[in-house]
Amino acid sequence: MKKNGWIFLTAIISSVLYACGNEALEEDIVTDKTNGTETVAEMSAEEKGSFASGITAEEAKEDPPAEAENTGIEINDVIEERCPAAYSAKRADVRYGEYTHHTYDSETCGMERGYSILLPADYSTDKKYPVLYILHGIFGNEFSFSGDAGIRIKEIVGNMAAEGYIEETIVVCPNMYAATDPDQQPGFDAEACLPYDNFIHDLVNDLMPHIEQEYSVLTGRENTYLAGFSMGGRETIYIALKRPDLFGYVCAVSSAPGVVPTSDAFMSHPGQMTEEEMRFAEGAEAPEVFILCCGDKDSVVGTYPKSYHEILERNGVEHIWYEIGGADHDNHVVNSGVFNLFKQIANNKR
Ligand code: FER
Repeated sequence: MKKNGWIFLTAIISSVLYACGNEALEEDIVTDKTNGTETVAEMSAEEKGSFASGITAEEAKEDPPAEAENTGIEINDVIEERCPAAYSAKRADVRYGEYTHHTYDSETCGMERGYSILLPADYSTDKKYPVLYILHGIFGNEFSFSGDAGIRIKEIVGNMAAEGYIEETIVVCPNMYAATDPDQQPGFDAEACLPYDNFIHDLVNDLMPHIEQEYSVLTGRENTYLAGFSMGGRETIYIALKRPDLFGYVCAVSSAPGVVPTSDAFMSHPGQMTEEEMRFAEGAEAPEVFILCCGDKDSVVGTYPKSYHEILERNGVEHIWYEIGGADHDNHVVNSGVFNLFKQIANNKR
């Protein structure tokens, strides 16, 4: 197991032990040989970031060589397992937006909450822009994607818009931990995960109205996209199934367990719905594009994403499923999901 995998396991074990307050559990769980005493609270920001936005793939942090310029892609419905370097690279001839941080009043949570937003470089209130809401993984917050050099959302959106494949798009990175108690912390037990499941209310009732009021955005499902990684992928599936009226283009990357009841090595999940319920309500209009993907070497969520695909298939829910060969629970899968979501959007809106 890679270092990140060990750290992840340690975090889980520590939080389980902490939550249970039961030392007897210790002997039933394999502990990290290198640092068995590290707790979630002691984990560095970088370590937590591995769960929040993916294990940092060192090569993803590097800008591909300058000659990795666009040679043009064909816009069609074909999935590309990896985001082409020409789209994840910063190009000299493209102006990119910058992330800024702001707050909104959340009635759902009873507090002021933060979000990061990426506005196009030449953002103007004379235009209106579609919006992508993108949800981080466990232990994450609104800085998880914006603060990770291996995450190439800014470059992918900027490059694809510069090529004219997609409209310039606003990207919103919320804090998905919608706790009502400011002292509550994420962890690996059912109660600590409840605030993630509460995010749907914060998003729909507080954050989206705020974004629509504060920024020059196009509204409606055609112009509102949803994506998420891991814990954010799980909530993306849940929100997409519950509110297909709001999100027309959806991508759930490396989705964590817990949409349906299950127990994995880390915790027991009561489930947000039954397998039978994993479908759109009768008569609801399904998203134009609903993608599920995962690395085929994922050391954290394993084959849970594939099992979601299989349930959706059994339930007759139209979606795209693909695996990223050789990829772990890492930055590559996030970049791949974002690239393919926008490629599908480009193809659909052509
Ligand atoms: C779990 C396994 C993985 C789980 C969450 C995750 C809440 C999330 C991982 C991530 O967001 O990176 O059992 O339960």
